[in-house]
Amino acid sequence: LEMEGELREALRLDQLEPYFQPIVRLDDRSVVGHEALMRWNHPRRGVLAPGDFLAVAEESGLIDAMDWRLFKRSAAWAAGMPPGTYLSINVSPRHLRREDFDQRMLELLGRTGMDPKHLVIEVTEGSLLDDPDNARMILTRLQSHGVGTALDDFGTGYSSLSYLHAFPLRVLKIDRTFLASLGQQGHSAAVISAVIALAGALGLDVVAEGIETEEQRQVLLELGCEFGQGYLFGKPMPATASAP
Ligand code: G
Ligand code: G
Ligand code: MN
Ligand code: NA
Repeated sequence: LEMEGELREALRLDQLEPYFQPIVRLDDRSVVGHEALMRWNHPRRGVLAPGDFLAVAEESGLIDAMDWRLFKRSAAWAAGMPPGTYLSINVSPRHLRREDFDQRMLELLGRTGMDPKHLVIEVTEGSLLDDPDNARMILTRLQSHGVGTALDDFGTGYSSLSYLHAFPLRVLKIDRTFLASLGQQGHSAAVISAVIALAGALGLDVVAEGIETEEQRQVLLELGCEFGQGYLFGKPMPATASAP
């Protein structure tokens, strides 16, 4: 309850800030996009990541307003993005249950001057399956304006393959837990190969998350993974330290 009050203050005092992490081509490391990640500049505890406050934000419903605040700041930053690059944002499952999410998002893009073709929305399997009909409707309408959808944390949820083609997805993001055991003995390489083959069959781009070592980059390239993200290429950084 105390944190809920503090989160209300955070909104009022504008303490939420997007950090941006580059998404790159694995072959030449060129930047193709950035993921916006929420940070809370807490007055006493310093810079907090979602793990410290997301649960309370979701339970209290404050995540709604917090997300919109972050979308606005992220879109303003991305308004001058070079062609061919994109901004990827994370959305609470709540938004995919609302009928007017697409309309609100397009209005926000219009106000900030960001081209919808430069936006990708990251959703999780769970949030798609919450209210699949509504999620399909709003994501399809957004797609008609050029907004893409990425399936985040792929492999950590139900991973029922049957629903993948039922949503207008553009990107599959392989969860970083799969990379942890890459390079060691294990089944990660086989699983990642299978995911890449599946994505290829469905016409989706693949982004591997959590790449920390050159060895991981090499293995992923050999497995046919085109894109990646992780500390090897860049940590999430404030806007002042990262060009779009
Ligand atoms: O930033 P961090 O590196 O700790 O992110 C952890 C998780 O928090 C992300 O995987 C994502 O699911 C979630 N997250 C990050 N930023 C946002 C945001 O702006 N809105 C929402 N709803 N979730 C976010
Ligand atoms: O849940 P989502 O995948 O959207 O959030 C990405 C999370 O992963 C963020 O919390 C971000 O700070 C973190 N992250 C990004 N790159 C790396 C990495 O190379 N290693 C680790 N351990 N975490 C990372
Ligand atoms: Mn994400
Ligand atoms: Na993820």
